[in-house]
Amino acid sequence: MIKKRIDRRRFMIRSAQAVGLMLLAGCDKLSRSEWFPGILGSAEGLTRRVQRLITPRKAMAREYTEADRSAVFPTNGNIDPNNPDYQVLAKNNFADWKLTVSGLVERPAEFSLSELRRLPSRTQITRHDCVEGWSAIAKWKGVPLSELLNRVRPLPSARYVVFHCADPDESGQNYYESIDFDDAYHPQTLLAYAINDQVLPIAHGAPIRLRLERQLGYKMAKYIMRIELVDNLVAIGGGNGGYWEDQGYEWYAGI
Ligand SMILES: Nc1nc2c(c(=O)[nH]1)N[C@H]1C(S)=C(S)[C@@H](COP(=O)(O)O)O[C@H]1N2
Ligand SMILES: [Mo]
Repeated sequence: MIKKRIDRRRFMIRSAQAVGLMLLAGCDKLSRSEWFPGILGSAEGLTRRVQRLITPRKAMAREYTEADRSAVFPTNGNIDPNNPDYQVLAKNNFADWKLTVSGLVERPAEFSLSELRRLPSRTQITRHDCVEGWSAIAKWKGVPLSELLNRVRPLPSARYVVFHCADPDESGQNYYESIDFDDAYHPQTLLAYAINDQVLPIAHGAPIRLRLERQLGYKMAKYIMRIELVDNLVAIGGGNGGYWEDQGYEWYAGI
């Protein structure tokens, strides 16, 4: 009797190990299982620690000159959100759009586009690197995220800044992204409302999109509707901190 139970137990452990191997091999169907974040998380922690050794997180991304700007800056991912509420706001040039900043903050707040434009701004010419293999240099202008955070005052328990976007995929899941406080307060982290001295077009993420110059393109959320401060990422989307992260991409996409 006892022997039988032990055999069954061994069998279950072996099956569990086999599933583990499938996950490491990148089995798509299982990628949203609760096991996956753990495995991904440990490898990712390593990447992040190595990255910190090579380039300190507070280091500035390289900035370029006007002459270095790319003749064409590609658009990628969603380029026109399939969202009726967004379409209404866009028709009116986002005059009625308001950015909500809430969650673990002392003073939740709303900012209109004109209010954001009146806050201190930063302009930077930087290179965007997409994981799909293209890069482009452009001049970006926006309000440093730190300016906003200083106004809403994060609570001591807040650890991540989450960006909720207007664009859904075919299954209805909206794009979202998250960053930690090292990146949130980095001087080059902007909520950008202009590219190459023009009002940010819809294809590039109007009315505002994140610029996060030390990481890959997919981190730089376009069509931001709401910013939420949280102490962990488990309850948001698929729980891995971003739309592409929920499909297996790394949360820390340092370059
Ligand atoms: N909301 C939202 N943000 C997004 C995406 C998207 O599909 N939706 N695509 C990401 C990817 S993969 C890249 S490379 C950049 C592309 O920005 P661009 O269209 O201005 O070139 O936006 C990122 N932010
Ligand atoms: Mo990308």
